[in-house]
Amino acid sequence: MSAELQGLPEDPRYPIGRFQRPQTINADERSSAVRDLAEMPELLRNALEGLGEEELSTPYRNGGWTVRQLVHHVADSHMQAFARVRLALTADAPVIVRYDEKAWAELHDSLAAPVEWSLELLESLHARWVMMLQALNEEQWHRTFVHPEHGAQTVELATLLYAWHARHHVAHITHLRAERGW
Ligand code: NI
Repeated sequence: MSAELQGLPEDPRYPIGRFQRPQTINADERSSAVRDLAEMPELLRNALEGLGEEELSTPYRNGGWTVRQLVHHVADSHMQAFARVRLALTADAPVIVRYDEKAWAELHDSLAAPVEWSLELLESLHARWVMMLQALNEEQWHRTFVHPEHGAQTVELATLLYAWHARHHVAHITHLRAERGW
């Protein structure tokens, strides 16, 4: 049976679809994204509930990262995002540094550290990130950092992107669990 007939997404890499870059962003969309960021650590913790070493060492798809690597990747990625937004808020269109997320996910701690460490990190990080975002004024939402490859990105666009990114990776784990019956 095709994945589509089973009601599964066609591309296992994108269980909630790819990020759709909006033309304009309104205050409701920003609030909704901030809410997603606020809720994400708990959703991630729930998605990991009861998984043992073997499950955490299972790739979420053929050739993909293990569940453990996914969790540490989210922490890596969101630490970068938090720093990029802080740079945008405090410097004049700063050029940010790219990082090789695949290479980071192969460093020893990404392969071996307990997921709990990144869960706790994300709980603290998202608490500060959300507190920072909730206090922004209109001018601050439109401040930018410059990605060497993708160009200028506003704080509001980055917020929507990482809200999507949070849901995207939680869905990898919940879909894997549904597929495996865990
Ligand atoms: Ni990612």
